[in-house]
Amino acid sequence: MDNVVTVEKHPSWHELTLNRPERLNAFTAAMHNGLADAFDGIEADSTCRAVLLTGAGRGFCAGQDLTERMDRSVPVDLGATLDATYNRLVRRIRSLGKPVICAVNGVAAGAGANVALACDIVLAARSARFIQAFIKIGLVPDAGGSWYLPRLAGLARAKAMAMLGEPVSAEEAAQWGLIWKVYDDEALMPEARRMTAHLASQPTQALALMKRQFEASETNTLDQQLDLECELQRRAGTTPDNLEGVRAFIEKRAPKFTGMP
Ligand code: LHQ
Repeated sequence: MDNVVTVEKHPSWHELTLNRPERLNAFTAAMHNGLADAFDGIEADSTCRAVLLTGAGRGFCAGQDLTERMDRSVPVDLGATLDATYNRLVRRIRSLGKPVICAVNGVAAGAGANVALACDIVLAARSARFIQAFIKIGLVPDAGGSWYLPRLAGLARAKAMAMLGEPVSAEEAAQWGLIWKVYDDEALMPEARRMTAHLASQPTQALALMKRQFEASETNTLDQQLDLECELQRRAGTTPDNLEGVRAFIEKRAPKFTGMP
């Protein structure tokens, strides 16, 4: 059960790998603990400016490990489980002041699919599939799926995905706007690492403020969002990276962003 989440630390970004390939990286309590520790490390490390999340082996994540849920001799409260595990993870990804890239290397089912969709930029291997598998076991979408799916893909597709539980190919997922891009299987990880390293070299504070903007836009009116843009642009405009970006443009050289105040 050791190393069910591995953390590879690059100089400016961390790569997290869900690592139970024999179970298609299905989530266990140990895996949630491993992810919580990894995110603690990421938050505490000011040199870490981006995160890449992926899975080991042929799958990304098959959702909750169903063998952990077999004992019904004591009453189960799945709401409490969600609150303590998936909801915490999704909130951490969404509120982290650094971009989180997800490389969906294979099948992503149930909460595994929805954790992927919680990330800021989602890439997938051509062979990957996204499955809202919940209905097959009498459950409803969780880990934010009932929120992302209608917003990303529209209500018609969201409802059909959830109610039918059919696999959606990576190509379809990209066409529907669920994810950013699809790569040939062997190209996925090199592209995902290149993109993560690129984002780690960018103005981190502006990226963090962007995450806040887009999160707020889900419920804001246009007027509220225009006000928020004033507030956040005011803050972005005081960062050293803003000054460096403008200077580099005028001096016709590549900018060197530090990411920190
Ligand atoms: C698995 C799993 C798995 C254990 C494959 N567990 N072993 C949140 C809160 C609390 C409780 C409830 O749920 C939730 C949220 C959820 O995520 S609910 C949804 C849970 N996930 C699923 O229902 C998906 C179940 N898995 C599948 O439908 C298939 O495995 C998929 C479509 C993902 C992949 O199919 P295949 O490519 O054909 O692979 P496979 O089925 O042969 O799986 C490979 C192995 O992994 C196999 O073990 P074995 O010993 O036979 O080789 C599976 O039993 C095991 N595995 N998913 N979730």
